[in-house]
Amino acid sequence: MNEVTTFSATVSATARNGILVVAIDNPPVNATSADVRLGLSRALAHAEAAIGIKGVVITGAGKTFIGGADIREFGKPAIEPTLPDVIEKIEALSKPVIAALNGAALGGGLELALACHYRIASPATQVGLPEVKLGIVPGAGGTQRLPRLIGVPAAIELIASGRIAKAKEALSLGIVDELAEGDLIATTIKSAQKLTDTPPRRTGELAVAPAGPAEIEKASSKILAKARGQKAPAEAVRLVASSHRPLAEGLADERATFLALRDSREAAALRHIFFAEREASKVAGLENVEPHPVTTLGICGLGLMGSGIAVAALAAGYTVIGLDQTQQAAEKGYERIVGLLERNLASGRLDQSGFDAQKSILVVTTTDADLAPCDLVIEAVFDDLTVKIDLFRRLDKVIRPDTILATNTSYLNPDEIAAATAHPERVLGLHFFSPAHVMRLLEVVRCKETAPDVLATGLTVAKKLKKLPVVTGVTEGFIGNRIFSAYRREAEFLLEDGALPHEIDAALEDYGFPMGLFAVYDMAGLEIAWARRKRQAATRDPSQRYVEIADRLCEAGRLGQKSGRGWYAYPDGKRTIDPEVTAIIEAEREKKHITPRSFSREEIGQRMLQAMATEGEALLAEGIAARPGDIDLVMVNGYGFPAHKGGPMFARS
Ligand code: T1G
Repeated sequence: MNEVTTFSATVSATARNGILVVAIDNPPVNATSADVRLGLSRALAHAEAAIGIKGVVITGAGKTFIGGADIREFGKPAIEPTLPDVIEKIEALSKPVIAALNGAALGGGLELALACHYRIASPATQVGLPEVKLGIVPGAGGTQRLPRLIGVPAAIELIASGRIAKAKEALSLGIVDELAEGDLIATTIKSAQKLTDTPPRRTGELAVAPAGPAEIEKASSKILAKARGQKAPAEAVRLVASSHRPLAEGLADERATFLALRDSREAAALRHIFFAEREASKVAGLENVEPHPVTTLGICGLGLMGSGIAVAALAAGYTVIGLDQTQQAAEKGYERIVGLLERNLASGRLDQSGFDAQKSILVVTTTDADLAPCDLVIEAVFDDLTVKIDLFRRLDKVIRPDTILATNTSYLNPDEIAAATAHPERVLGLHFFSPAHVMRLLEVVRCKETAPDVLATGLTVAKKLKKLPVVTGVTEGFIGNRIFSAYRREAEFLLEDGALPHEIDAALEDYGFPMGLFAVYDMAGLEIAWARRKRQAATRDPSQRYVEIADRLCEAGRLGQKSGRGWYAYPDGKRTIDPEVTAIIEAEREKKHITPRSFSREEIGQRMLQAMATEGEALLAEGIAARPGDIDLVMVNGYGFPAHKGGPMFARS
């Protein structure tokens, strides 16, 4: 058995046939913490000095090579050696250093691998420099070494987008030199031994072919357009595009840019979102609760939402039994689901075997009893209380007592639905966002009676569906729609007080929303909200300010883009300010004797943000939302709130 040398709490090594195999073991993702950097530094010094050592292999323990620099260290005083120090030692070593990528090599992890003299990857490896998703640029050589290996255009595309590349693409791009189908370490040791007779190939010494403006534009324009309002992607493009400079100059510029961005509000906001996503599924009291095993999902209602849920479920490997009311509806649902699978096949998201496998685990029926094998049934039928209660009562007769019933309702009270079933404790809400096979956000509604194991199962299924689960209590509209209603109300108050729809929309787009509220409203259609307002009219609190402008628009048949007119006019489909709407707004102001005033974009933005945050505070006080980060996740992932602003609760803090 080879003797293990310990260099730090997280870094140890064994010498095997003259090769020092250094392993980083820093759960959960082998982040390059101070202890990791210290251990690597010591291991490199040892390898340099040891006569019997001819080469070095660096690898990670577990399923990750290195998940990146330790984000939790950001904002704390730097501890020597820094990651660039360690990376410089790797590249300068007189003996070959080979990276054995046993899993994800991201951020600083890939930067460390790029400084190695050779890179071998297991098939499961993923590589990427996702720093821009944290509002920063790579800070340990990524913008300078990656283009030296794969060229400026390809490096710009990967770094400015922050996307992840799988092993095969990494090989074809030239990021890794070899894929190891069998034993990664044994293969790497063999390669290391072959490399001991040749001078190390130092990435930093490779030349970079400067890319012309047209190439840079082609590689970056779409990405920068999408990253509107964010600084990091543009800085990443600048650094990669100028990587033909001497390495030391480029590294200095990169490090200074990284440090400046790391301490920015934008980066703090994106780190907040990163950690909030991981906190959201940690629900107090569920730590030791076992979720139910779930393999078969029933989906009732195979319309737009139900078929989207079915596609997400099939992609996660669940067997799906779809139920609809009539043979025709069931067949239409089946065709809609298969059509979406075919789109995935055509786009390359699915290969033929994947398509066939997913299609083979899908059945549809009109017979309730066919849902008997289901472990969990999700209803996505017409959003009417009687319809849903009737369905759950029918299902009570055919499913097992432990089968979970989930309602996808957006606005109805799931407690009322649960109360009508035989086992309310096994009912919860799973509020998907449309299109359900695309949108990550999933509000997991904890009803009054929902049992802990049922909630734990809902969270586990949500994660398996690759959703971002956020637990909410029962309130009208749960977290997202309650906040949406609050800032829609604020926007309508602003209309009465003197602003116009396009001014409010411009303020929201200025802030970073992809679309203004009234433009979104017109796209979604005004009639559903109108119907809800009419239902609520009898019980509306007369002391509460109520704006009738939207009612006037609906009464005039202005139901949104589909009807050709809404908050805007749509001559030849183009959204246009409509003087008729302005006149309707002015008439409503006169009725209430309001003297209109103008509002700056900044003021509009602040009032809208304040309305969201105030409603968020109420949700926390009522125990509907467990933490501010949950609210931020819902607004960023379901309502277009710009992630680089961190969500309404972060932005107001
Ligand atoms: N630093 C600190 N903690 C991290 C971390 C990191 N880089 N990555 C993950 N964690 C924590 C996470 O908060 C969670 O904690 C646990 O690990 C499991 O994470 C110089 C400066 C690697 C693909 O952006 O993409 O390098 O909740 O649930 O699903 O240029 O984590 O258990 O307490 O996500 O298996 C760049 C971020 C950093 C990659 C694993 N790297 N991480 O996914 O686990 S900046 C990234 C991920 C940088 C350099 C710059 C994923 C993963 P807890 P998880 P997973």
